[in-house]
Amino acid sequence: MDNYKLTFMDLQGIAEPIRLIFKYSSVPFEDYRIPVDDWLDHKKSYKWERVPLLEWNGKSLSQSVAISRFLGRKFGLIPDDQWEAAKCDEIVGALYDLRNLMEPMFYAKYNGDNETSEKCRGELLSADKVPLILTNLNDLLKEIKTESGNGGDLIFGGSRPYWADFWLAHFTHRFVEFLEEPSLLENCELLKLQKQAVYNLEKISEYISQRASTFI
Ligand SMILES: N[C@@H](CCC(=O)N[C@@H](CS)C(=O)NCC(=O)O)C(=O)O
Repeated sequence: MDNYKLTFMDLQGIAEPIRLIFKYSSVPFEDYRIPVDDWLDHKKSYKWERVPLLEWNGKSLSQSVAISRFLGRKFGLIPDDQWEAAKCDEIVGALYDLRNLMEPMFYAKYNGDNETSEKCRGELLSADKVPLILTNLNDLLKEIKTESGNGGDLIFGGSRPYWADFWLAHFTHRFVEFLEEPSLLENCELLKLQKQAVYNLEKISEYISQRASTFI
């Protein structure tokens, strides 16, 4: 049997979509969490001095997107259709842009620097930053749904989620919550429906209902 260990800080962050992929697929893994305040004692022992890190049967893999795609392929969560698989990559790429944009605010808030955090928040809420990426993601979903012609609220409709569904549902929800600005999703109906469809999946709702809340 395959053996999986996922190392991250004791946060949801960019490891959470990976945890959702494991949970949805009912594949056991060791969810190894380093307390955030202890991180500097551990940093040097990681290849890129960063986490997440996946250990699989004694081998190791870094980079959250590479890990997600690897597990997605192993657990049957990548569309067979090459165009649809590329659309998953497009969505995750846009979410990663969003994450990078928000990173200075995460650090400022974590360090208790309220002035910088508020300044970052103001910039992030300007029309060409977070609102633009969310609107573009919502439009992208519209385009995918029109192309695929499937009904249903997951990215490709139907009842079958793909790896990008976990990224999209987690981050649209978490970033908006972090920014404390629910109105950001006011005109993003498809994003809201997609998130709800993922959160309604039995394995995911079970996990979320007992998950501890974390800073990010
Ligand atoms: N591109 C990497 C980024 C990894 C990354 O930035 N991880 C952060 C946590 S979200 C980290 O380890 N920060 C600790 C540090 O930079 O010391 C990925 O997607 O895995």
